[in-house]
Amino acid sequence: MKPRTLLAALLLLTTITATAQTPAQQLAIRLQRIQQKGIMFGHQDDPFYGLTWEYQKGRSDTRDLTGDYPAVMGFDLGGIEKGDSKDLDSVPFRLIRDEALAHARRGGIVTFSWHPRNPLTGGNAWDVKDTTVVRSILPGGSQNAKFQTWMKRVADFLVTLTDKHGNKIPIIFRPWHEMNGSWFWWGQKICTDEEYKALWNMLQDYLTSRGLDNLLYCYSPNLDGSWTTERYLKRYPGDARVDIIGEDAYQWGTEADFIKLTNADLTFVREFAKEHNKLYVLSECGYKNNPDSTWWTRVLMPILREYHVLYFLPWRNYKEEYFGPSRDEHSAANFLELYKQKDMLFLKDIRKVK
Ligand code: BMA
Repeated sequence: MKPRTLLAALLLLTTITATAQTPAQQLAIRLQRIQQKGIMFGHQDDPFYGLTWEYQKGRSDTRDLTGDYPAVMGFDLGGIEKGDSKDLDSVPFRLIRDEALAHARRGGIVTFSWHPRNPLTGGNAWDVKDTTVVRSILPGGSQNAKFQTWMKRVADFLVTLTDKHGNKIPIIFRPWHEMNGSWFWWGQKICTDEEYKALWNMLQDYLTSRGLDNLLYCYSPNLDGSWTTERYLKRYPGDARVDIIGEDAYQWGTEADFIKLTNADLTFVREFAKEHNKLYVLSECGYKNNPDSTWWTRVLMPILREYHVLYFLPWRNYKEEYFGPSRDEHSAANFLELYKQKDMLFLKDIRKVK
């Protein structure tokens, strides 16, 4: 082949492969590249409110402190199922949409969780009194029709997340998290393993049927401390249904406990992820109202580096309950130290990585 013909053929091939890829596949490739560079910082509800402010366009506790936005922003869909105009933490869905799109536009990564209400009792996601709830929404159950509507509302929202060319923005979607605990209605003691997997599949199959090929699915149990493969696999929906392994790990108790449990889990997750060819993340983390002004670099950073998670995402900065950085609290200087490390990635470090 003449060099020019070869070039043309190569170009054609690249175009075909590029167009054949779904937005989810493109994101997966991008994440692999970012992982070579370091560890991304993410934050829940970052652009909506912080320790001392709320709803000021463009503002972010992360940016106020570091001059840069988080690489990953997390948002929640809780409430969308009922047609609410605001999520469970009072953020208008209209704003969630705007900010998710703005973050994607500036080259950031977007992740969504969902804390839906309890479809059987009408209570919130933490209403765990009735252990028939998951069964009731599966096919044949008394609440199945209602839950079909709930899933439809989730999909109706997600399909509106398109860029100016009408392309769906890629999203890391993290439903039914912390299923190994029993505080959510899809939790360990509230439904059987089979019911849990049927729930996962029902939602995933529905979203797929709505053309949502822009979702990477993250399966994220809570800090456990004693995983075995056998136990982990009990609720794991399967390699074909999971793209990213998550781990929700907060320091609720002592530092020693947090380090011990997190090391145990991430040792397991690193191995599991390797065997199953998945990326893995600290999908939620933090130390509530951070009593320790050196926590970021002294306790968390060594763990992040040891396991090289793809990202870590402290939960929201709400007045009464904050988990992320802020210039208005005492660990600000320490977080800045973390920010300055070359391997800690914020928006500017990843926006050009395609
Ligand atoms: C929890 C708390 C709640 C919040 C929920 C969903 O960890 O922060 O206040 O409603 O997450 O964001």
